[in-house]
Amino acid sequence: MAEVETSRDGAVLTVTLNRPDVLNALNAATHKALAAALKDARADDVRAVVITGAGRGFCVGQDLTEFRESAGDIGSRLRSTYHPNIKAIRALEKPVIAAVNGAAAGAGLSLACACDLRIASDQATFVPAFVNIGLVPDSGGTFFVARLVGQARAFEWLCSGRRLTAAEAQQWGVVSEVVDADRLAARAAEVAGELAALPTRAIGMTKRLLDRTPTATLDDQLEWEAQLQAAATKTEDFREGVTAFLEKRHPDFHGR
Ligand code: T3D
Repeated sequence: MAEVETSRDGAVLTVTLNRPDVLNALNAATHKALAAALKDARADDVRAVVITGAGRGFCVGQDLTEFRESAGDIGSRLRSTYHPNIKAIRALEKPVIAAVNGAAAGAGLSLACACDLRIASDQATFVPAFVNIGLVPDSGGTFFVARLVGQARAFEWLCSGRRLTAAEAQQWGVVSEVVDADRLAARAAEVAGELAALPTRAIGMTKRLLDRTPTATLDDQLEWEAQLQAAATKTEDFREGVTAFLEKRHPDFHGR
């Protein structure tokens, strides 16, 4: 059985972590398969990506059985396996949705938070499990969580290891929507389909701009906006958007 499965529905690629017996804990093979799936996601005809988990978990981070004897060289492992996949998600110039079907813990929480938005099942839980085993958050956990919930709440949450319900995660702004467990896949597909029909190049450039905001000066941000706006005006979708507006019809964007 593949550690990661992918499926296509039109312009939407769904990536399913597939180690349900261990709530999709990450081992070396899973990192490798996820990297391959994220490479497939770069194709121009993929215009939205959904990441989810098989069974009752989303992803519970590092497979702790690999720590039984010794942790090994964690720093090197993070750099060579976790970091490339987190960076690959941010580098995708298209929307990436985490469909959080169950527990998102440790680096699995970081993975969910690295996505552009999160839709959760009412069965999902959000657990910054690192502190429970004496580790610090990694895989971008501090970076993404602080941006989502603010510094003070991030400190409280990450240092307590507190398990948030889906409803609490929504209140805190970690997830945008909570749906009944049996509706999650359909709702994620619906949202992804809607996003995939938008002008993908403009969405990708908006993602790049937003990623720069935490450290940018206003002058920098104005300049990047000007540069990417110039690039956006060269897309077919910009021409189609303006034409459709003037012709009083719905635009038909193709992501070019
Ligand atoms: O480079 C590096 O390697 C370092 C990177 C580190 C990054 C990290 O992610 S560190 C954090 C690792 N993750 C955790 O510490 C989470 C551990 N899991 C939990 O705390 C709980 O499982 C949950 C709160 C997430 C869910 O609880 P619950 O009660 O719903 O499920 P459960 O019964 O604990 O788990 C179900 C099974 O999955 C169970 O196996 P069993 O008893 O049915 O055979 C459990 O052992 C297994 N499982 C859960 N998490 C992991 C795991 N197996 C391996 N690794 C796990 N992380």
